[in-house]
Amino acid sequence: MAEIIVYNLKIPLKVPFETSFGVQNVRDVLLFRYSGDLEAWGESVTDSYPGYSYEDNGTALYIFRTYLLEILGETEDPIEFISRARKIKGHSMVKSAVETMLWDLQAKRKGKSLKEIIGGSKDKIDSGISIGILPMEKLLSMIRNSLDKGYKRIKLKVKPGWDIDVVKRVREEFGDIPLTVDANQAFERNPERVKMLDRYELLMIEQPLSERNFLGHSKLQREMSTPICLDESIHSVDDAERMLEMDAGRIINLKIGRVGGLSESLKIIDFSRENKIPIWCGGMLETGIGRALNVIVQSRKEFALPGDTSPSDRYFERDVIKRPFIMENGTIAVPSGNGIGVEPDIEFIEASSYSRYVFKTG
Ligand code: OSB
Ligand code: MG
Repeated sequence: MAEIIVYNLKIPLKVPFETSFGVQNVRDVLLFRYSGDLEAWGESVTDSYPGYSYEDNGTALYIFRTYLLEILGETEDPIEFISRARKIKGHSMVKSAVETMLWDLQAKRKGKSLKEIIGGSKDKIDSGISIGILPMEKLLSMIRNSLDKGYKRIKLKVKPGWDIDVVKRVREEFGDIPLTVDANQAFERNPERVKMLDRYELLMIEQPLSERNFLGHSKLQREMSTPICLDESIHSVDDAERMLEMDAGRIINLKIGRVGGLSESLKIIDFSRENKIPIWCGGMLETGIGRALNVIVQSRKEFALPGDTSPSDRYFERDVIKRPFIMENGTIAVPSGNGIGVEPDIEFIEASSYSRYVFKTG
């Protein structure tokens, strides 16, 4: 018998994060804590508003208490849990949060790091930064600052009207830097504008069209040489197969929450290696708990491109873990302690929570 404590807390973002689907000033964080013979944690990458996907913190909590808690009472094995949770449609992010907590728990029971369990080989990973839409002067100074700090790749958010001129200006100012853009599906009605970005030698263009529009991405990819990278479209290894078969994209952005957890992520990683599809790890402005999982997955050798994983202080004045993630020479060290290898600052989490729910398993 164990207690599951779910925390809801708001942490201000240092810089507003604006995408084609909205602007965010605060992260509304949802954390899952297993408290029993051992302590284990998982973070749901949902937020308070369903702008990136249909899931939000409210649906996550509802699905957890209504369906997942019962499964958790039957098994604490992450693979068994996620396979039983398949009968519940969708809701990948909350499933992933609970699965993460169980991976952390299981690894700690074995006295192993999660990195070891998933066959990670790298000790540090390359860090990139995803910069939101900002007034031009602020954007340019943030890019300059990021390059000075050593980030290995810059990603800019774009939307119709904030696209070609921005990329042109950034190329004029900074030349041949490793640069990508992310549209978060905003060009569904203006695909011709996406083609106009082809001449700027971007490393990739992320998710220009709507999440279900594999055919549209495939048509667009045929007319462009810049690789399309799919983010929102990829919910499972089947979607990765569809992407490859249709040539709807040539690079995968993996987000563990979006695909329903680490088990499905490992299938996608294997698939991308077998088919020579470049894969990198996206981000959802996670706190140190979700960030730990992102860093750990990137210790796998298949991750050859810098991801959207930046150090804690790029996002928050104070992270929810005792030793926040730091960047040195554009890299972040992979946690090697037991489980996810980070120590949540429970006092800070308790003090910052505006809601707290306690459930019992078993
Ligand atoms: O599309 O990659 C995205 C953040 C929230 C929702 C969607 C996305 C993002 C990011 C930020 O780009 C990545 C990060 O720094 O965590
Ligand atoms: Mg994206």
